[in-house]
Amino acid sequence: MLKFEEQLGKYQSKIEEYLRNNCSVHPQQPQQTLFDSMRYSLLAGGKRLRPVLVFDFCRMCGGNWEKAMPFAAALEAIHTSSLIHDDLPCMDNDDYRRGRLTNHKVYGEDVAVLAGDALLIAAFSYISQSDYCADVRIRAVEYLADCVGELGMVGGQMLDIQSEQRQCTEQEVLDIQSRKTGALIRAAAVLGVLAGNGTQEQLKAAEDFADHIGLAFQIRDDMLDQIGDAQVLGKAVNTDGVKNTFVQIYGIEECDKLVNKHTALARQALHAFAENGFMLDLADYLIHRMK
Ligand code: GRG
Repeated sequence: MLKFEEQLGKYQSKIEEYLRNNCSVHPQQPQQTLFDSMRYSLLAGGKRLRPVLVFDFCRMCGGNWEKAMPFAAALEAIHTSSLIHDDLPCMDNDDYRRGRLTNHKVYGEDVAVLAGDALLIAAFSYISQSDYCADVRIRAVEYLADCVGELGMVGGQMLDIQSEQRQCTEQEVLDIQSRKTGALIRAAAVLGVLAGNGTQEQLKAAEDFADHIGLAFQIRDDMLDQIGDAQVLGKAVNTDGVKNTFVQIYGIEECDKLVNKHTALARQALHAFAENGFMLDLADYLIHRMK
């Protein structure tokens, strides 16, 4: 096994290559502006955390992680679609994302909405057309749809919108996080286990890991909005002013402790996997991330 940074770099470059060569490439079709808009955001970099989770959970279960490429691409396509929609003037109204102008700033709101729609749909097409047996594909589609839909990420965004004008309780903020950010991270880990033909116990452990790492990730995200550097983050900072965030509830110092606590709990869940070195390191790496 390669050193952590090398393995991370390998996962990231493989998904970059796959997305570039396979997603929304239709040279003979007349909707070129739509494809350009989709690829503009999809190929804008980003940490590729969700694909990395798919790959390494698959590998830890003894599967061939490169075969899981369509699952990883699906996760990144949905994540990107949510970022495009999240940045729209009717949502967060942001000008920068991943170090470049947001999608609607370049292509206009009409095209940006369609690019987000098409990326979301494409994700399910990647899974449906992958090389796995029908049972695995259906289970993956079902799990992912639940995590993304009205009770998952979209439902979490709805709760976030509904709570904008009032102070939420701690429990409400936790619930919003677990749907809005956590659910897609959970889907990434679980689809990795499905791709690797893992056991029921491994599936449960992947959910457990993802719930804790997702929470640590969102708390760190809220912290970075306060203490981060816009240049490094590739997006504006101090934008959470009117929102209910973990920093508002706990303050920076307590947030720091919580990130450490939930990372430790996430690492514990990895006992269900024999070759868990990379994932243990990834959890630690995320604690200190600056972007
Ligand atoms: C179109 C599927 C769809 C959803 C619409 C707008 C919306 C509903 C949901 C918003 C979900 C959202 C943007 C949650 C925030 C998640 C989050 C912490 C994003 C940052 O993820 P990183 O740091 O970003 O992994 P990079 O750029 O590195 O990929």
